[in-house]
Amino acid sequence: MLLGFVGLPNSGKSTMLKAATLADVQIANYPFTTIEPNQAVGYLITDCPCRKLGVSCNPQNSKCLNGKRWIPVKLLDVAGLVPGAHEGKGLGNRFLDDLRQADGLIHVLDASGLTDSEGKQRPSDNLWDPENNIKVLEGEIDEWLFDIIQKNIEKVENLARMKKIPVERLLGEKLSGLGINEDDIKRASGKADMKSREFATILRKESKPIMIAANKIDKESARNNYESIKSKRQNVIPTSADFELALREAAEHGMIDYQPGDSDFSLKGDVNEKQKEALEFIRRNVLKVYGSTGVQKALNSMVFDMLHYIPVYPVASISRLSDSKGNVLPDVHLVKKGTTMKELAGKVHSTMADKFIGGLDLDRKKVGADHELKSGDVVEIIFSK
Ligand SMILES: Nc1nc2c(ncn2[C@@H]2O[C@H](COP(=O)(O)OP(=O)(O)O)[C@@H](O)[C@H]2O)c(=O)[nH]1
Ligand SMILES: [Mg+2]
Repeated sequence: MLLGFVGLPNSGKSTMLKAATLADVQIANYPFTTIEPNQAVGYLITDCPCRKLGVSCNPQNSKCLNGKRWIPVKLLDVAGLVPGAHEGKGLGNRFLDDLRQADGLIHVLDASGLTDSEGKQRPSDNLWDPENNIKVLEGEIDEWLFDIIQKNIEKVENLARMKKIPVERLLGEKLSGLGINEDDIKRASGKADMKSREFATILRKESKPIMIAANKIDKESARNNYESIKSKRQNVIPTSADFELALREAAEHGMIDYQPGDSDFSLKGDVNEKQKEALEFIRRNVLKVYGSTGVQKALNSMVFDMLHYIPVYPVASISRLSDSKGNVLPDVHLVKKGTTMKELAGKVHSTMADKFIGGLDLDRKKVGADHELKSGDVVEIIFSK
């Protein structure tokens, strides 16, 4: 799972990444083998089944804090979005290469209108309409996809005719490196001609879902812009990266009790008047108005709502709720909604899918290969020896 943070210069990408990754969580078995220089680790935070089951857990590939399971995900700093990036402007090529890898994109948008689409400051009496920046990002991805399709479509059509196989399948193979598959193409080709710009737009929506983080929501001028964007689009979350960073830093210094995603904090330890005032400002202007700083919500919502993943907890023994070493609720896996018991088995033990027999649910009831998993399920997978 790789989430890309993308946005025009000075929209707050670095601040949001810093906030999202600032957490002191020690994890025993990191699920990632490699982390590239422009990647970092952030966390999804969900209810851990340990509370409901009344057990204390020993997470291995994740972390449990106060009954909340922290699930690591890779975050990518997608640099170089500028108008014309698809033609190589700015860091165009790096931008496209980063996009290629991302499962979903979080568009960090300066909703305050204080910076234009080149990242330059605007005077407060002549603000920028952030809607323009959304069009820039969408437009760059669409043009990039459109160019790739134009370059390939004739060859693909000829080959498909020769080999008597569907053109969708061949194009799907050609574009698989962009995270686009045959099904995406079939859905899009039902709606538009493959050579049209509209086709590229539909493919972008299918394959690179974009969440809009309407950032700098703490600024007065961001409020109306946010309302206006939200009235026209789905998947818009108001965020204050600056305030989330401030809260996480305050929590780290022992000044407040606060967990990412919380709707409030409580003061503790040594806090001077000035700090108290600053924290009170955050509470009054963002937490009370929007329910949170939005940063954690954006991550969770991207993965669970837009990409349709669910967390599931496979265990070696359902009666002990543990792995073979006795670790209770050791690992959480992110799987697509609709994943079956047998598909999960294949993900947990790739070599053992053939030895799959069935599963046991929390009631120790047997479930078959086609049993669809639900969010938060704890299951035992049964293999033949
Ligand atoms: N008021 C406000 N300022 C922010 C917020 N997020 C970032 N900034 C400021 O915007 C400027 C650019 O932020 P940065 O993270 O470097 O942007 P990037 O170029 O997209 O990586 C910095 O001065 C940040 O402090 C926010 O949520 N609220
Ligand atoms: Mg930056």
